[in-house]
Amino acid sequence: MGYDEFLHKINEAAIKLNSLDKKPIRIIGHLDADGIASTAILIKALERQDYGMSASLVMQLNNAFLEELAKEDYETIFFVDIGSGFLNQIEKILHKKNVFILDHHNYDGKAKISIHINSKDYGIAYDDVSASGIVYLFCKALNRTNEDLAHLAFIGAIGDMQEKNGVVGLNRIILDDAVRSNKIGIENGLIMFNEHTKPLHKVLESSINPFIPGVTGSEKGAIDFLKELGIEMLNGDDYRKLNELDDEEIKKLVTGITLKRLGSYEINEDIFGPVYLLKDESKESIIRDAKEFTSLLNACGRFNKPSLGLGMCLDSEVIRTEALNLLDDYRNEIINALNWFYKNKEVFEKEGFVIVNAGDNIRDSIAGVLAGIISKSNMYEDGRIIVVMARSLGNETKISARISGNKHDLDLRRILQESVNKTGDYIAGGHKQACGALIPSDKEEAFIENITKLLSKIAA
Ligand SMILES: [Mn+2]
Repeated sequence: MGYDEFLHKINEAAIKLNSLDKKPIRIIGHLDADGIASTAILIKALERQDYGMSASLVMQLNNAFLEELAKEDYETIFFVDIGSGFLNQIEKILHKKNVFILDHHNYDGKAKISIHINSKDYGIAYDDVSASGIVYLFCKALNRTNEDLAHLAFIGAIGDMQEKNGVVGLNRIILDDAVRSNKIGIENGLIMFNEHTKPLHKVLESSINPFIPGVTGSEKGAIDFLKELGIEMLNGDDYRKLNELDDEEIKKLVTGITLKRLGSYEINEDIFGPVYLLKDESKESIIRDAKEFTSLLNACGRFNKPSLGLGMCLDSEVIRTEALNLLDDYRNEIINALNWFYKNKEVFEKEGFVIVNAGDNIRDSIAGVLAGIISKSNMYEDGRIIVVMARSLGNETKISARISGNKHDLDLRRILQESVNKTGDYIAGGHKQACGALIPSDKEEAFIENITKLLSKIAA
């Protein structure tokens, strides 16, 4: 692996920035957890060096947006967690600017004039580093004091699901930095649930991963479930919490969940494992678990409220209540989407793949989340392909595709690209195992026909 070369390139980029006149900087970040964390790290680091700046977070780039940027006074523009896929257009339209692109998405082409740092160019694996990790390493090269931002890079990596199979590579170095800076503490705990402070039945009711049929989304279902298992809900007048259960009760609970999910593939993940706690959050805070903080950033992305997510990363107190409410809404929306899917899933299941055409039943911004949760849920065998389609307001349909389990040798993005090409002149973007596309809603049927043909061939 080309770590040395990669870090060398990052160093060069830092030197390049320092060599430029200290003028205000424009930042464009991807509108998701990794992109928000990337942007927050860069803002904080540039503030420390007394730069002025302005940041925008966007779902995707287009020529019109780049042309607006070209007209602005900013001489230096950073693209973080976005940009590689739009390299040619960026270089054409923004040729008069100093452009820095820090990204980890797949792309074609070659950078000619911009500073383009993409981990893919160095044979660095997907799980190894996220865009926020690259931005963090860049900021660390600018100034060692930025090591106290490592936890934000780790939060971004969780957003791209890079900690799922253990923290490895550059992410491990970043996590070590976060622990050394006293921003993250690692404890061994029940990794199934992220909430340690809510009453037990409430934790089950709001459990998304694992999704528990009949329990997730239903308070009565959760209470009945505990009764069935013979687990006391109360201790005197107080509701019991997850961390008050003894080993015997935890075993009962885990077995009960496995049985509820019968017909689904067995839970084979470890019950206990590392829990990453944000040390600046109080013990009562529901976002003390780094995974919940990441969910909050996801919520801000999906509901198009990036400033709330940035504010949370930058420790703003004034937006905190609003941001936490957003997290609540987001969780409820996911729970509703999961329950809707579970009730109707037989309709969508095919040999080797699942195509969920959700129409207006789920919000388009939840399509990727739903596909992600299903693919990580053990509901299906390893390698099963999950495609979720949902309508947006403008007569467009968002498509998100994932692969179940850990079989990552298939290039799903190419399959999706081929399917949308057969449907019309549309673009698929993202990663090999997590990708998406946008098509007009009247092309849904044609797209389903095209991708079904391709996926059936693979399944056969
Ligand atoms: Mn990313």
